Amino acid sequence: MIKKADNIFASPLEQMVDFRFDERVVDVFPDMIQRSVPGYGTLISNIGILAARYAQENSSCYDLGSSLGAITLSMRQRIKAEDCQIIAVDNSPAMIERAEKIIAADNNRVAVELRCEDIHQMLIENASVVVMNFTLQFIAPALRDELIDKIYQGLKPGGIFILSEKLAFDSAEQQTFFTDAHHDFKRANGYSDLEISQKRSALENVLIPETLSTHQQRLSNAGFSRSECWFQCFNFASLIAFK
Ligand code: GEK
Repeated sequence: MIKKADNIFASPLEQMVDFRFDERVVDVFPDMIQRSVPGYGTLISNIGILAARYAQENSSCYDLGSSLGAITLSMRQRIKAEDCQIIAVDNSPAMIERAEKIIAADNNRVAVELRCEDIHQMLIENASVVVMNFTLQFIAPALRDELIDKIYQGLKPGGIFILSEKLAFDSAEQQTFFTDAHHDFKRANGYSDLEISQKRSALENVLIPETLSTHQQRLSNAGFSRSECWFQCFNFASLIAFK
């Protein structure tokens, strides 16, 4: 598939509206996420490797906020457990429509079910692996505890939850260092200062990052016995939590 360049925020916008996962974003999504999230490719391939280790026979692996199915495809390539299915969920119809075509063009054998559904409404059951790769940050903070509790309850013993997020920092010094480093990363990937600042404004009320300790405390409160930060690049990190 030809990758279209993301220039959504390249010209000055008269009116700034909140960021939405609509058709315009779907068109440029692979380019946008790779140029905006440091380590994205490394995360995708290694989450497939982790999923393969923990996927259990006769269980489900969930990709919550699946977008175009990058995590689903990576898990599908790696999982060897028998009778294991992948359930990919996103509430953007444009994302699911495009993901259907991408998954149909892939010929690995693990069954995949794509659902256009809100994460809050869905049931999570008989899960051995649950992945949220940069999705919790888009969920209203007041609803996050309940969602993580639901994931914990839906996991089988021995199951894992992988949570990748953009991080916030308590200390102003740390926050400035990581924000600057991230903006340098975006500039190095061809984004202009105008694009960086307009995208930042569009995401302001939509993407709400939390600190690493807030995430780890929530995971522990939900019942997870242990969580490890297995990846971090600048202010983007991934945790694995064990049931
Ligand atoms: C990847 N995991 O490529 N219910 C379902 N989906 C939701 C909800 C919700 N309540 N809120 C947001 N989404 C992907 C990247 S992108 C991250 C995930 C980013 C969906 C939303 O439609 C979007 O597709 C995804 O979560 C977040 O590894 O763009 O930074």
